[in-house]
Amino acid sequence: MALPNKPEGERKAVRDPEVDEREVDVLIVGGGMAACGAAFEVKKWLGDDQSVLLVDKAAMERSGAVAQGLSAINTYLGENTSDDYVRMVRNDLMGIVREDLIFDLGTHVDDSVHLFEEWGLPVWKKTDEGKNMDGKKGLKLGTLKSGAQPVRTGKWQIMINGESYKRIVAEAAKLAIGEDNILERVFIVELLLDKNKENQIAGAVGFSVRENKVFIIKAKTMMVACGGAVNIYQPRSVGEGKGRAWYPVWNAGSTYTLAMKVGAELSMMENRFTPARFKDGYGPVGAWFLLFKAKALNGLGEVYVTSDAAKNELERYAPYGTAAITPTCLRNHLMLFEMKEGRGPIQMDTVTALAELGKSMDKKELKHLESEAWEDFLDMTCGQANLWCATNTEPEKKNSEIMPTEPYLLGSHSGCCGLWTSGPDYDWVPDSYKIKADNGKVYNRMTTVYGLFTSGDGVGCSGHKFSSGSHAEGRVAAKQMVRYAKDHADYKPELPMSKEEIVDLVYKPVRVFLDNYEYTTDIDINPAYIKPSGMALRLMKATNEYGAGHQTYYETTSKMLEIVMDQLRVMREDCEKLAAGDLHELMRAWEIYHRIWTVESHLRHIQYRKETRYPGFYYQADYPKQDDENWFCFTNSKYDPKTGEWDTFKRDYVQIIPD
Ligand code: SFD
Ligand code: AMP
Repeated sequence: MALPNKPEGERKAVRDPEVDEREVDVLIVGGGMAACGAAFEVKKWLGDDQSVLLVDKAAMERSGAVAQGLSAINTYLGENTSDDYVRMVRNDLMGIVREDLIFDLGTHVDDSVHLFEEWGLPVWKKTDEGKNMDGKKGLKLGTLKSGAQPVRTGKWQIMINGESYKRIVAEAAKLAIGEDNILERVFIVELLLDKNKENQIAGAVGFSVRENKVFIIKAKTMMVACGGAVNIYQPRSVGEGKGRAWYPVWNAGSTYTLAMKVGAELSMMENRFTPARFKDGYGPVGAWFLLFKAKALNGLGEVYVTSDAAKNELERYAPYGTAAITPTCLRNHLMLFEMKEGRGPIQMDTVTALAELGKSMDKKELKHLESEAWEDFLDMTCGQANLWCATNTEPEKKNSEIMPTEPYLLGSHSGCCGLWTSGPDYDWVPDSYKIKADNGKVYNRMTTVYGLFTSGDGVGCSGHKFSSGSHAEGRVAAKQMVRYAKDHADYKPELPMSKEEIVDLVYKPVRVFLDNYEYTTDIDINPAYIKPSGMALRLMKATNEYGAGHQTYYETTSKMLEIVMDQLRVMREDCEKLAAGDLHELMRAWEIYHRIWTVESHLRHIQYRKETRYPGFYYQADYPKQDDENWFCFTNSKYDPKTGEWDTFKRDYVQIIPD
């Protein structure tokens, strides 16, 4: 259960925290969409003698990417086939994806959407006359499961009234798993391998951000689903707007760092998502492009995407560029191309779009359309609606600028970085996509570390899962974890560190602070330590300048990568001197540590892949082309926790679904 907020302000950290030791069969780290899916599913399969625990750094009701709600569910197959879903994802991600994982997800995702509706999420419905009905009117038309038609924006997306989406999903998860099996406001810092069994997960350690307490949790099997990585690059927002980003600022790459540090193999970490968003407010563009049919204009007022120049650019990236739906990175590439050619800025033509839609509407319907335009943001990015108010922007009268944002790392939205996981154990899945555990069995979504699973943003090579797919994938992983725990009933995890060593590790930033803070008058400035906020600025400056951030139009070179990798190495060293005076700052210290490791793996992968696979997301200026001959393969890497060495290597891509 979440502990109450802190009436007296941030709770000071003490040198010697309490220690709470637990042991469970199944541990779920994270409380977002994937973890809620796992929590909902897990008890159905768990034996009476088996236990489970879910640990979230925040309060599940509003934690993770869906905290503010969403106005669309971007993956609902409905009348579409899983084969087509694979084709769509493959094209959007420039060819290199795990088709087994995507197909498998496609067969499960709708069931999660049906559950959301059953739990009370209002899904917009289409009437027989083709009218859109949202809220209560939509509910009256019946459920998707009973055959009612959703309001499709694109082929895969459906509209929802989703301000309370996360609350609804979390409530179901909590009811299913039971409040007693949940720890909220507990941040996981490190995972631990077993003392006796090679490459076997054994536990997780963390601390409460509400009380001075360290948690040591042993588990037979575990899922790490802590979302993607945000604020690893300097955001475009500055000053009073700082802290605003598109993806959730509180997801700090923990998924990737926690898993990579115990030796789990990563895949396609070079992939990133640099989304086009409404400038400064970060409002998503999907509903505007797909539902309202708005067009993007260049600074000259031209619809640039259909110009000859754009066509030429897209042809350079055939067959993806010339496909019916232009991949997300190439849509960005076209925007950047216009801006670099001196035809910026780019505007979303909201005025024409609403006027066109309004032509066939009466006054009341027109008013409703305008409120839908606002609700799109109020439901998921309310800061954008605030910005419209603050800048006197009425979308029916004034267009808004859109802009590629800073880069994010994620595996569930329009990106595909993450962990290399096992596919399902079907005969059509190639052996190279199956990871065998110590007993020779294949467990769907298990990483290369025995007993360690992931889902949602954590699973690499299979983007476009979004909120619904992440939930469904969490459910798949939960079932497999229980199977794993049952198959390993005799396994008794033993940690390689003593209780004291673990406390020393987790509370190190607190002790660095307490040992040194009296030396200076300003507690933020001290020759003996660095505060996490200072380290965050240092990280963002380095990645933005050298690691293909927005500062250089997302371009980097081999030499720039060398420089930033060296800076990151020094930053990792300096993390030894991170200092935290209160529990919130302790979390910030560990978050920045996770961010550094994550972005380092991202840049290591970019450095290894000597081509530009995702123009519009990033460019390697000295390898500007797509090089299918040498690089039509997965790029994987593995950190060896024993030696501290990295290995980066290729893995073969296997096409399963024909073109
Ligand atoms: O408009 C630790 N997403 C969209 N999905 C859709 O279906 N439709 C949309 O409309 C989407 N859009 C969108 C989306 C996200 C955001 C932020 C916006 C707009 C503004 C994407 C989905 O939200 C996303 O795909 C899923 O949420 C991913 O699920 P998951 O489970 O992989 O991540 P999470 O939900 O963020 O949860 C992470 C959890 O981990 C916790 N956590 N816990 C313990 N220890 C640590 N060290 C931890 N670190 C993190 C978090 O608290 C959280 O519970 S649109 O742009 O297209
Ligand atoms: P976004 O709001 O950009 O996150 O997009 C939401 C959904 O709409 C995702 O499934 C995107 O792939 C899709 N989408 C966004 N913009 C476009 C576009 N211009 N053309 C096709 N699909 C889009």
